[in-house]
Amino acid sequence: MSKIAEVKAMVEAGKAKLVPGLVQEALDEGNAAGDILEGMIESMGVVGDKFSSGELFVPEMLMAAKSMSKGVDVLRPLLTGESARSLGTCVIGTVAGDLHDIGKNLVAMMLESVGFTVVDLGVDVSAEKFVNAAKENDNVKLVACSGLLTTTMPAMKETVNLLKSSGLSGIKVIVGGAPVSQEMAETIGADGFAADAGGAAVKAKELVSA
Ligand code: B1M
Repeated sequence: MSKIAEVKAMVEAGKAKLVPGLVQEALDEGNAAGDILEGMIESMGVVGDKFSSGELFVPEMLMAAKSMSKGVDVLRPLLTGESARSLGTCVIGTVAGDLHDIGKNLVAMMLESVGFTVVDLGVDVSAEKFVNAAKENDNVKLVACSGLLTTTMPAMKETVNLLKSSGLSGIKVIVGGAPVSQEMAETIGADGFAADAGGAAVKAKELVSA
């Protein structure tokens, strides 16, 4: 079994203590950080499918998420690097009612790597909290909303509505997460959408440079 396959298997099995060591071993063998990350993202897909089919339950999903987060911690310095440019501040969070944060954390990491100062509000963030953070922090150019549940899509819409009606001139809003599409982003009035963390960094730069 290749080292990346071992990492994937241990993420799926929720072995949070073993994953960081295996990720390091995979790096030491010469695997690229991006490939290891891709492998762990695939594992979360497998975990989601097993949850859907009743093979796994919430505690197992939680352990898989913890394992992936520990693996990402090892990759973080390699994925982010140093950016000399400052693109301003980005306020990021997962919308109200939603506790999923792995994708949001990856997006935050990529935004930092391209030169944003990131203010991470965490999960289950109300529309009002997004707006207050956009007002209270210096030089906010972007608000980034993540959402993984179809049931919290109305909260994403409410967040974008409130941001747009709060007189925050010059602040762009980007949305994303598995149930979000370009079409939905346009419908709810967001300025941008991205399907993954790398795409979010590219789109975010484009939005604040426009
Ligand atoms: Co939950 N969960 N979960 N879960 N969970 C999903 C999302 C689900 C698809 C599983 C399934 O049924 N197959 C399903 C949602 C169904 C739906 O609404 N369509 C689901 C469900 C139902 C639930 C609960 C309701 C289960 C329950 O209690 N009965 C519950 C809800 C809790 C809540 O939020 N209120 C729940 C709970 C949990 C855990 C807490 C156990 C755990 C999360 C722990 C954590 O995040 N710290 C969990 C997990 C781990 C998952 C799965 C298995 C994995 C999610 C993940 O981290 N993926 C997930 C199944 C799946 O995704 N296939 C599932 C890896 C991550 C890198 O991908 O977050 O998609 P993702 O991020 C991507 C892109 O979406 C994008 O970039 C990232 C990749 O580069 N992206 C953005 C994300 N945000 C972006 C923002 C952007 C741009 C791009 O711009 C701002």
